[in-house]
Amino acid sequence: GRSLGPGFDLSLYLVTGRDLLPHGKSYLASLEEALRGGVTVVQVREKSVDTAEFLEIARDTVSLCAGYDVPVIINDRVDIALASGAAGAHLGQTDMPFAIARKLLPPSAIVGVSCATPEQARRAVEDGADYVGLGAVYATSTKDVSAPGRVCGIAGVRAMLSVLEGTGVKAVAIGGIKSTNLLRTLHGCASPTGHTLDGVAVVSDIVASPEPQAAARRLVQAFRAWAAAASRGPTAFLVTPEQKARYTPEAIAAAAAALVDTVRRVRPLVHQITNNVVKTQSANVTLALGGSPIMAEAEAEQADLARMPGGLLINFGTIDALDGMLAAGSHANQNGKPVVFDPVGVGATSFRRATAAKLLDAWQPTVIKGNAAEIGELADSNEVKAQGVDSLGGFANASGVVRSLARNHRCIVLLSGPIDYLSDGSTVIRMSNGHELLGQITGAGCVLGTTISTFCGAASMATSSISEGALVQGDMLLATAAGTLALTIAAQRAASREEVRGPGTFLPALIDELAMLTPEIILRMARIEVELE
Ligand code: 3NM
Ligand code: MG
Repeated sequence: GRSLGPGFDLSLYLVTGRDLLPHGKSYLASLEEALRGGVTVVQVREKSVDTAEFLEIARDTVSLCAGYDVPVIINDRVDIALASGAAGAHLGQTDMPFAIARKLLPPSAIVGVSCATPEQARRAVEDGADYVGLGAVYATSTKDVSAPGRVCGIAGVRAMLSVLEGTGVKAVAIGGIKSTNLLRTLHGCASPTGHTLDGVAVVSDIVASPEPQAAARRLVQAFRAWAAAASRGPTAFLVTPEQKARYTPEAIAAAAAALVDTVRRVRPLVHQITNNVVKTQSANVTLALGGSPIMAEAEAEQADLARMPGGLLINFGTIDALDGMLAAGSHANQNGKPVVFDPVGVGATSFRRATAAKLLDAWQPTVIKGNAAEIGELADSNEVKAQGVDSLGGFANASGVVRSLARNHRCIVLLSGPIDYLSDGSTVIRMSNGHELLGQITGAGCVLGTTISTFCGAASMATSSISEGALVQGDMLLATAAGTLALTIAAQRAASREEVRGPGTFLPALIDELAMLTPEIILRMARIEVELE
């Protein structure tokens, strides 16, 4: 491909939509406000005007944008692009074939292509597209994207970014992107090796706004903050080399120990949408650690709850509150709250598999935790099957599985078992505390989700170094290690109590030990090994 000129910045790509203008706002007034707000490229998209009117709109747009040094791209109509002196054309999958458009346009013209599948992205690369529009990433009412497969989701954008990696073809995502979901979209839309978007394309969030300047400003500022942060750290998690140097067994134990006090000091609200079997014990575990539990599931209350700092756990052991789960995670993302996802029994039914995919498309988890069966189901299944399952129900290469799942989902992954494997996609931490009695009570895995969300919530509230552009503040790898160690070490201590004779006496003893946990106990008992990549 060719390389785009220095003036071609895709950060905030405005696609026009005159039918969405608020009452009393003219097309050019709205456009000029958007340009003042920081739009970096404008596509003129007209679906129902005569050629003469389209040309007039295109010319007016080109002359207004010239004053802001913003290039103009014409949707679909190569003739209008030529006649208006626009910088290029954008082609949909059913528009003029790429090669013909390229031939008709001057050599310097920018030609972009809409793609919804990896195959279409591969084709656009072969054709020599300058950039691609990937989507629809979310459902939108601005354009009819109701055909099956037309909304490709975050997962679809990821697959297309993998195709684009190393090609030099730039990419924007489009479809339902708003300032409210921007950071989640940017964080989630990346290939496993971290190839990310060059910008976002937006219609309604700017055009339908009575204040397009403020709307554009919000989007472009958030994009730039994210881009700056992403360029500093090698992974989605914005882990700097200095942070990585801290991941020694001693340092992890020390951080986990300190977080035991942090939880009691900041008293995080630990919002849990969890299954009917474990609600009471999960709330008691939260209280024992010093957190404040709330088990609220109604969709209508999620926006309010997300404004209170703390952590969110979504455990779908029983899926009664799907709308609440969808809303809770989205609002948590918007408010920078960590989201712990426990996909209980995800492989058991096709409904659970589909629900997990739907939830992971709607919001970005901070941590995914599961046992070998659950993590195996979410991980690339061929890889997992090829690696086989050993007699303990684990994986031949558990480190590789958690690392690659973390990369694919851009989050922290914890695989629980006799040894707990934890990864941010780069470092793998192995922890070998715990007791077999944990396997003899119901909901031990579920309360692990609770302790992790309690520690993640506290760590995000207590962090002193704010990382602009990050979806969640604080080191969630360390917080997840802390939540895991808290439960597994308390379990060891509970099991060794004289009065504990089996699972029945173990559960209350476990809650007591969580309440009596101290930093010193963590430091003394934590069994940690680290595999740096
Ligand atoms: N193209 P909004 S989605 C123009 O998927 C367009 O190719 C799409 O509008 C595609 O930002 C879309 O209001 C509409 O959701 C985007
Ligand atoms: Mg088209």
